[in-house]
Amino acid sequence: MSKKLTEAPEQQALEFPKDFQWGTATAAYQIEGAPEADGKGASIWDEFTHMKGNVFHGETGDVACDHYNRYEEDIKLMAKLGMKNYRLSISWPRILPNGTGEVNQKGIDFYHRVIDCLIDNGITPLVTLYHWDLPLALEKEFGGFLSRDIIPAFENYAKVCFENFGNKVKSWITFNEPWCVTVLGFCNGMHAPGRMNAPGREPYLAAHHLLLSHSKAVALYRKEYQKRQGGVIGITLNTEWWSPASNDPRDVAAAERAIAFNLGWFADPVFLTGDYPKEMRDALGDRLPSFTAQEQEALKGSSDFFGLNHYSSHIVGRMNACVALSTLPKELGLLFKSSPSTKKALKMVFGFTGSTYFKDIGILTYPDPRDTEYTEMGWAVAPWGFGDLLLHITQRYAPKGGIIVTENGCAMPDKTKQDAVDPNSVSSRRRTTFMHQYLSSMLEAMNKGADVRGYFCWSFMDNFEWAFGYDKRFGMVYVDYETQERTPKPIAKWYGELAKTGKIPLIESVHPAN
Ligand code: PNW
Repeated sequence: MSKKLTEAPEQQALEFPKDFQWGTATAAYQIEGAPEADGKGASIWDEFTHMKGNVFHGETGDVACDHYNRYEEDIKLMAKLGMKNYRLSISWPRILPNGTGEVNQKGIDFYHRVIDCLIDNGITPLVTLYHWDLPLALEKEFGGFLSRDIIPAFENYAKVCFENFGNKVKSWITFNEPWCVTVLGFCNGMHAPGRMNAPGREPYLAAHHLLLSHSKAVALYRKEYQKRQGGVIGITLNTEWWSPASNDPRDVAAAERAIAFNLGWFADPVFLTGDYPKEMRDALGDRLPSFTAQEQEALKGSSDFFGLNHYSSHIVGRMNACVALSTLPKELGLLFKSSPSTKKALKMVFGFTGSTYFKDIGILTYPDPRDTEYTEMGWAVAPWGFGDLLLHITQRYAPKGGIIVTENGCAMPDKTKQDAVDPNSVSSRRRTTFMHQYLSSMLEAMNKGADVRGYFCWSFMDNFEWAFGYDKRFGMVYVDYETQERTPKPIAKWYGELAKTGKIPLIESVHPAN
């Protein structure tokens, strides 16, 4: 890094570097549908969504955006909108219906068609191997991420992917959001496999095996494929940002604990020390598994770039007597008002007397006086936190391939197609304002030295938003789920302009004053 992070640069760049990667992102289960087509095996999400009480309105990804059949139309639209990069994920059970064992050629063929279509349309693919749809067979056989058996299974799946697609795919992500996989899957049960059995133990165990799976797959890629195929491989971590409520050392420590338990949990092993943060070891003792010296060596530096998913920020402080409330981010209450999974989450948190991941952090989150807006997810619009986080990652981890923002975006109230596509609707305006503010914060941080090399907006099109079903719309393209018609929202034009010029367009460019 040439610049010092804290010093103001002599001249503020108003545009992004020429080679900056702009793109959009999706994930297999959220868009593909066709859960049984051409020999696909079931995933834990196929089972989870079909169990009562797990998803808002009982919705499932059975049809989703029908992308399995409409990928060509979608990719052509992407190209037309000026998108040059696209982050997609591969469904593990499409390729290995039982998780291991026989390869399903028809599944391989499908991803070849998608990847070829992208390349033919001038779009570079960035491929995530694991975006949450674990083959159900592995969950049943050995408990998925709770067992060390996941490590060779994931390594084998990764090998099949490198072998088949590595001549075309030059950027790989092993895992999307280990935090969501482990905390939502094994602490509050909001995501598949929906476990709340030992919320103060299982999340740490699942995370441990996930990290080891990641490091094995990366070692394999580096040893057998990287030179010959000429690509890069990394991991994507999600984290919000936490700013202390005051200068009181107890509040500062609370913010540090929040960052350690959310970001450091995965980032320290992969990008810094090969081991978990001290804050976690101090709080958890034996409940936090240990790496051998050899495992630490393999983990350290096991990502060629820092994939970051970021949506929101908080003000935090030390825990007071009212312990229970602090175990849930305040937004969650708003957020889940009527969804079955909220009730589940609340019950787990308030009714459980043992240890849980959330209790382990021991912090209180406060409303931020600067927050004037919340998205449809109930997440605070807090662009200041994005910049601070990008600077923190650059300073603490100095990832050699820089940071690639692999997700950022917002769900806005597109109640009707009219709301979504009308440039003057509240929803449209708020979405453009969100993007304008977050990208301005990113550019400002880059001017202070944050090493950001790419940005992928979540999401290319509206899709199945996990426990929220189709209720939340993050897309740049509106999807009418009755007809499967796609219609670009005003943000698509705004973002296409940014991708073309490298300059943040004025909000008015797509929202004329009246
Ligand atoms: C990410 N949280 O999920 C996922 O990678 C996407 O598949 C998803 O659609 C997108 O963000 C929007 O939600 C998250 O509770 C889920 O902090 C939950 C959280 C963060 C990210």
